[in-house]
Order: sequence, then structure tokens, then C-alpha cells
Amino acid sequence: MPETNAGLPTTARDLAGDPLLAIAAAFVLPGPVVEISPLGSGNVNDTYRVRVRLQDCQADRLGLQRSNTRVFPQPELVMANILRLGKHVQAHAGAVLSGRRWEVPRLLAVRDQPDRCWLELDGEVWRTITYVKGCRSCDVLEDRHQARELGRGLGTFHALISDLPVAELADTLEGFHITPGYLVQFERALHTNNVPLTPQAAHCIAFIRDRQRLAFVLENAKAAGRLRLRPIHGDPKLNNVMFDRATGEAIALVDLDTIKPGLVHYDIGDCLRSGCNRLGEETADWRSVHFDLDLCEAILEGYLNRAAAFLSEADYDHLFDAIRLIAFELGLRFFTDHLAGNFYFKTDHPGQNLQRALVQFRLTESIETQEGAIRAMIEGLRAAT
Ligand code: GN1
Ligand code: MG
Repeated sequence: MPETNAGLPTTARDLAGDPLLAIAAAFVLPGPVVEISPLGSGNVNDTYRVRVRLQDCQADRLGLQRSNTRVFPQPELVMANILRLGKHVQAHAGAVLSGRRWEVPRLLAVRDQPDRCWLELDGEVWRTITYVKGCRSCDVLEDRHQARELGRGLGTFHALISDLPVAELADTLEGFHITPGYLVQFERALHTNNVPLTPQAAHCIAFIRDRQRLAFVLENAKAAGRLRLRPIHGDPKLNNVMFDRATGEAIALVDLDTIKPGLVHYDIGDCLRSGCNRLGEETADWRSVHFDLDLCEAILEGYLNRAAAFLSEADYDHLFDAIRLIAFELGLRFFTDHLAGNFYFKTDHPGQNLQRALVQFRLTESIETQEGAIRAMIEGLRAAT
């Protein structure tokens, strides 16, 4: 059901002169634009919410995004992956979903160019994408039920694409989640930048150096053939999972730019590191950050409920490694960007990427101190599936 138009500006007059209006109007929209406003808290791309008027005074919403071309230099490949995924899900949804609601955001075509769904303007790349109706996202989990749904959401997504051949997806972001590569970037940033060595920065450097060997665990397993490449989302953090407002069920994964061949472990680790930190990744109180075992259990239960059918024994063997590694890796990426001058992750205040790194490193420590309990939990869930 389209939402009602109540409270919206009635003409596009308010937008006159707004360059975003001309950009949005270059796409095949379901009606005239009535409002454009900034949306979301992405660290890489810029997103706007576009309201359009439908017939009978109804309104619809769409996402308008400026893609960060420094991070994604080949937009045509990103769009091709999103289209490929949509096609695959459409063909396989019936068998996998058994009646459950699931949505895949869809790219809209550029006017007069039905085969093209992105626009290049003054060196910037824009696209519009459909909104999932009647859903919400959150930055921290509210309870175990929602945690279970988060896991089910990722498991459903993986189940829907696990038989999409990786050769049909482009590698749109080379080196993404290859942790040893981030270590190299860290050393380079450390030696080429003159960032003051505050006690917190010194703590981060020592923390990374103590864990250098850890960085290779998934890549070594991949190189040895124990883990294999599959299609992945690449960024399934909690606020990229949409929950149905009425039922609370996870019904979509959004932010599809990072779909590419990878290890499902990257996705599982990312989902858990974001879901099990009750203070959220932007907290200033990094010393209080804790990895919540109860939420971890519920997320994994939900995930395995959908994913057990395609996981191998080796996949299970590396689950703990993934949980620890992706929290560590994100801390390493944030800290490296702090050293390099905040070129990759957007910031709104000085020291934000250092603070984000401290949060992820504290989370890593919390995972390490609970290693025995997390491994036992994984074994328990494995035995039960
Ligand atoms: C970035 O832009 P956003 O918020 O969707 C990053 C992820 C990180 C995340 C941390 C392409 O995602 O890898 O986990 O920030 N995306 C990219 O919040 O690097
Ligand atoms: Mg993202």
C-alpha cells in the first residue's frame, strides 16, 4: 500500500533550484518529486529520500544515492551485480522463502535509456533505488527476538544467493575484507603520516601489532581450499537489515553495493560485531563496550535456521575466527583512516575514526575473553542443527 500524502509539500516549488531535483527527475520515477531530504548514516555514500506523488494523492518514497567513486571506481560493475542478484532472487524466491515476505531493492532506469540505471554528472555517479515499504531499521538490537530475526535475515539472504555462481559477479571492491591487506595499509599510513602519538593511538598500534597473525586466519583457510568463495552481501551490519513494522520479521537487506564474491564468514562476522554491541559502533563510551553472548546466540540460531543446509564442517570450524576477525578488521580500517586523514570513512567530528577504532578493539577484546563460551555455543548450535 502506498503511504498517504498527508503533510507533504503539494508542489515541487519548494525544490526549485535544488540540483537534486534535476538529478532525481532524470530517472523514470512513478510520479513528480515533492520532497528530497538527507537520509541515513552511511559512512561511504550519500543518500537522500525522495518523495514522489502518485495518483489519487498517494505518495511513494525512493532512495537517491551519490555513489562514492573513490571507493567504488567502477559503478557499472556495482550496478550489474545488483541487477544480477535481483534476477537470481526473483527466480529462486519461491523455493527458498516458502511464503515468507522478502524484498530486494530495485534500481530505477534512467529516462530514455531503459538499459541504464545510473547517471554520471560532473564526475559523480547517481542512482535511484526503490524503498522497502512498511519497514524500519535500528542501530542497536532491542531484544532476543529481534536478534534472531537479524540472523534469519542474513541466513535468508545467503540461502537465496548461495547457488548464484560467483563467476557471474564482479569483484567491485578489490581487497575488501582481505584483512592482511589492511595490515599493509596500516603500516604504510603509520610511516607516511605524522599523527600525534596520543596514549589512545599508542594503544591502538600495540593492539594491532599484538594480533598481526590473526589477520591471516580466513585468507589462509581460503587459500588452502578449506573455505570457498560464495556470493556475499559484504556489509550486513545491523542497520542494513530491514524489519517489517507489523510483524518484526527481517524482510530485506539493503545497501547492496558490496555484493561480490567473498566468504560468508565476512558477513557473519559483520552481522555479529554490529548486532552484539549494545552500545552501537558510534558510542564515545568505548571502555564499556561488550560483546553480548545472549544476542550472539539468538543471531546465530536465526542464521543457522536458514543457512545450516549449505554450510560445510569447515565453515563451522571458522565461525569463531570470523567473529573475532571482523571486529578487529573494522577497528584496523577505522584506525588506519584516522592515521591517513579520514579519507575513507566520513566523519562529523575530529577523532571520530579513532573513537570508532577503540570501540571495535574493545569489542574484539571482549570476544577474546569469552572465546571458550562462544566456541561452546557454536558447538551446541552445530550439534542441534
Ligand atoms: C561502511 O557506508 P556504510 O556505513 O554502509 C563500510 C563497511 C563498514 C561500515 C562500518 C564499502 O559502510 O565495510 O563495516 O562502514 N563500507 C565500505 O559502519 O567500506
Ligand atoms: Mg555499506
